[in-house]
Amino acid sequence: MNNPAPAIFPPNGIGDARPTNQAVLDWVHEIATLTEPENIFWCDGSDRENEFLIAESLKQNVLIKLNQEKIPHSYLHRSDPNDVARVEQFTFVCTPTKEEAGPTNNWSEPKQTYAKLRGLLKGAMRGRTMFVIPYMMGPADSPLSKIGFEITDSKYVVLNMRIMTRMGEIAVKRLGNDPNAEWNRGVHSLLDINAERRFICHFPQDNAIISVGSGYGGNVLLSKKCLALRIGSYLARTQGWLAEHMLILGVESPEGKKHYVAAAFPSACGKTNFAMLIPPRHFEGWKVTTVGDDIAWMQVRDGRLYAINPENGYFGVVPGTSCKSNPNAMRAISHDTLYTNVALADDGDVWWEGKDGDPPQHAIDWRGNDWTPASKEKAAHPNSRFTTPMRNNPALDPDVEKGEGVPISAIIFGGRRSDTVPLVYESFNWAHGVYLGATMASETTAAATGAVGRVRRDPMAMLPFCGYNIGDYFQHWLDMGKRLTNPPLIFNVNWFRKGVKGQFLWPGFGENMRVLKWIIDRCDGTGGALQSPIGWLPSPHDLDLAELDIDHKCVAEILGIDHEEWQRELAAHKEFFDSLGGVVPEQLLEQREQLAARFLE
Ligand code: GTP
Ligand code: SPV
Ligand code: MN
Repeated sequence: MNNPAPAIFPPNGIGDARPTNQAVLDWVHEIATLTEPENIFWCDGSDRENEFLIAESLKQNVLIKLNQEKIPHSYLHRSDPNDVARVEQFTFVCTPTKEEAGPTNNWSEPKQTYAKLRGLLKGAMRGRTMFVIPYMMGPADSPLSKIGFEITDSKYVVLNMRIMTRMGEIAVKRLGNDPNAEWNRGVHSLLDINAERRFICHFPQDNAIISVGSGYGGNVLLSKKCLALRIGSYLARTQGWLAEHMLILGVESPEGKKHYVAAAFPSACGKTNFAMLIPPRHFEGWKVTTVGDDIAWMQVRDGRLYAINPENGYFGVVPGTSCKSNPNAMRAISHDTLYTNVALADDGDVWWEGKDGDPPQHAIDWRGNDWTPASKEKAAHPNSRFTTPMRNNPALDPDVEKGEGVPISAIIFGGRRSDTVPLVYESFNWAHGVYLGATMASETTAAATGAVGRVRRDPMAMLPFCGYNIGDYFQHWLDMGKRLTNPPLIFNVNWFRKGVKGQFLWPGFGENMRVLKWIIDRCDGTGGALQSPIGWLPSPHDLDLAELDIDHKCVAEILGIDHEEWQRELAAHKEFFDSLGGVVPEQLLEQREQLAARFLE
């Protein structure tokens, strides 16, 4: 051993919650030997520890204190301007063969990748503290819950993981001392935050993740996209469940009848907003509650699909959030919230594009530069985020801690489509529903680096998150359907269809309740619909549009399908399937042919 064991830091009992499982201790020792940190901080997730880390972060300018009267216990973090979103081009699935990663993932050979990453991690934590974060994904008593450990040299990561996961003692306890227990090994180092040395690597067979060179949310909060979705989807397939990029919400009628629905929309396409929806006045007595806003883990029980939210907080898009668009989110983020890359007003309040009220006359923008309403630059980055505990959400569902999960009546797919795709339609059956998910597309957003507004196929909103071959993933969905004697109905929605002048045709947000109501009616067998080539479509009078100020022409337009546009869409489906190089299950190819044939009837 050429380097002595790193000291424990700090010495006063904070940050010394060492797990007892020998496999974890051995792994931490191995990573410490490689990265050579100055000291090791064993996180316990306590309030005392959190306060200590916030104080340290303020001293080191990792956090900026906000106006504690306006937004108590809340802080601002600015990430490096070159590091503000997920980096799909630097994200790898490292399976033994390229085929296992499939046509939609960047693949990299595991042995070589480990060697390259070890090279980058060698001595990377010199002079830094190495934090060891134990965390649990899912409620304490859920059979679906998973344990992970994340090693990181970023305090920002620790502070966020404490909000986003169930962190500390609770995870250590659940793991226990079995040296063969299943748990995820996550290693993160900021290195020098250089895009040339930025790699987000997943080793599904080893249940391991290594992320280097970034300090931004989705790349470094390894619980989230890395474990809960990429590794999660791999585990889900081998273990017979589903790990999906879905919100989960409850909707209760005035008579007290309750349904749960899960919805997959790509990044920055409205999951958090839909999950926290407040019904418009016309729907007095109806209640929507949030189980989760980004990720659903679902299992079959008694022939039904049950979902848990593995997370403990929301890492949500800030711009566009207002008392008009999402009052529940505004209340949630009014205290105990970490803000990343929003603007800082002179009075210590936060500001972003789309917030209520007038912009401040002067602010510091997300880059740290002076900003005024006359500036050409945006004050907040379009992918600026809040991290807030789910307990802050006034609409939190009472069953969010239920270990067995909540029964799902409907699955909704949806994307951001200016044209072609109607407001809502229902699939004819499970396999057709899987086809809707497999062929969904969306205009790209600022949640990942790269061009914005380009239509790309994003199956089940999982294109960047499926940790194995997409063809096997489609097959897994089809197989799950066979185990469901009481399957959820499957729908597709599009809040983003535009008129000729480029304006949104549908008001969205709270008014999406009207669509949700139709979906629930369909589940209850009471909603009307017309058969169309693409599925069951509501006619204008099947939707409750009372008290909605909307042009009748608009309604006909958003609910309708244009045969010419759909011929192009069909061709795009074929092109997409063809691009996957023969992995698409026969059953989905048949679905495409049937869809094409229905247009000729
Ligand atoms: P991720 O956290 O990246 O997975 O995003 P998300 O799917 O949770 O998206 P979110 O709810 O944060 O919404 C993203 C953007 O879409 C925000 O700017 C919202 O204002 C906007 N948005 C959400 N719902 C609607 C809607 O119904 N209509 C319109 N026009 N915009 C919406
Ligand atoms: C997404 O991009 O879908 C997110 C944000 O939820 S991040 O955690 O950065 O991936
Ligand atoms: Mn997401």
